[in-house]
Amino acid sequence: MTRTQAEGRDSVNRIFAFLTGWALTLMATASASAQEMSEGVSDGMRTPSFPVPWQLNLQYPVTPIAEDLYWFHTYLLWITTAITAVVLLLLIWVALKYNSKANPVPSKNSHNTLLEIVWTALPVLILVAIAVPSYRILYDMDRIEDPELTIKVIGNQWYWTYEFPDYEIEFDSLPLTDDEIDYAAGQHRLLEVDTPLVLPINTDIRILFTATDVLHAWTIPAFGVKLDNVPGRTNETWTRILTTGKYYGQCSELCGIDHSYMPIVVHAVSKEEFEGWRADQLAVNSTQPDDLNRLAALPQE
Ligand SMILES: [Cu+2]
Repeated sequence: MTRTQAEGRDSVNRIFAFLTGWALTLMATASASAQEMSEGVSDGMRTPSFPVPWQLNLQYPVTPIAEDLYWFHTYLLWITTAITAVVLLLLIWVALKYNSKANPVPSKNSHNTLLEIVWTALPVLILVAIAVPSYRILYDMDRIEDPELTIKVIGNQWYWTYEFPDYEIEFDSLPLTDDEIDYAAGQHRLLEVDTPLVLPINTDIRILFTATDVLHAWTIPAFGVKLDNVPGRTNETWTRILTTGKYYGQCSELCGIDHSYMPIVVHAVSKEEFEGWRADQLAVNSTQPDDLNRLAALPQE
C-alpha cells in the first residue's frame, strides 16, 4: 500500500469513527428526548456526576437550568442532524443527476428568484428558532430575585474557599492526594476534597464568584453552572438543586500548574440536614487543622 493510500485509509477510518460516535450520541439522546421535551429528563437516564468509561451525552441534570440546557442541547442536535442530512442528500442528488455523463448539456440558468428567497429565509428562520430558547435560558441563568441562601466561591491557586456571608461561615476545600483516596468507599482520583461544600436542596441559592490571584472557573456540570472567578470582580448566578447527592466539578479556566488538581465537591442534602451542618460549622474554627499542611504542600507559582 502506498503512503497516500495509507493516509487515505487513515482519514476514512477517522471519519467513520466520528460518524459512529455521532450516531451513538444521537441514538442515546433520541431514546429519551421525546419524554424530555414534555416532562424533563427521566430518572432512567440518571448518570453519575463524574466521567465514566464510554459515557455519552451530558451529565444527568439536577437543577432547572441544567434541565433546560440538556433540552437545548438535544434540540440543537436534532437541528444539526436535519441540516447535515439535507445537505448530504442534496450533494448526492447533484453528483448523480448532474454529472457530465448523466447531464452532458448543462443548464445556463444563473438566477431563480423563488429559490434565492427560500435559501435566504430558511436559514434566518432556523437561527430565530435557535436564538429564542437560547436567550430565554441565558436570561434565566443570569440571577435570582429573592435568594434564600447566598454563597461565595473564591478561587485560589489551587483550591477553593467557600463563604456563607449570612452566617459567617468560611472554609477552604482542598484536593485529596492519591494516597488519601478511598476507592473502596467509591471515591474518585482527582475529584475528591477534604471539606466538601454542603448545600440544601429545593432552595434558591445565589452564587457569587471571585478569585484571589488569577482566573478560575467554578463548574458543576450537573447543575449547569459554569462561571469565571475573576480577581477584583464579583460574578453572579444562581442554582436550585432538585435531588440530594454528591456532585463533582473541576476548575474550568486555565489557572496555572495545578489547574487540573482543584476539584469541586458539593453534597446536596435536605434542608434539615443542612441546618444541622450549618450549626456545626458555627461551632468549629473555620480553618481545618490540616489545611495549613495541605497549603504548604501545593507547588509554588
Ligand atoms: Cu483554577
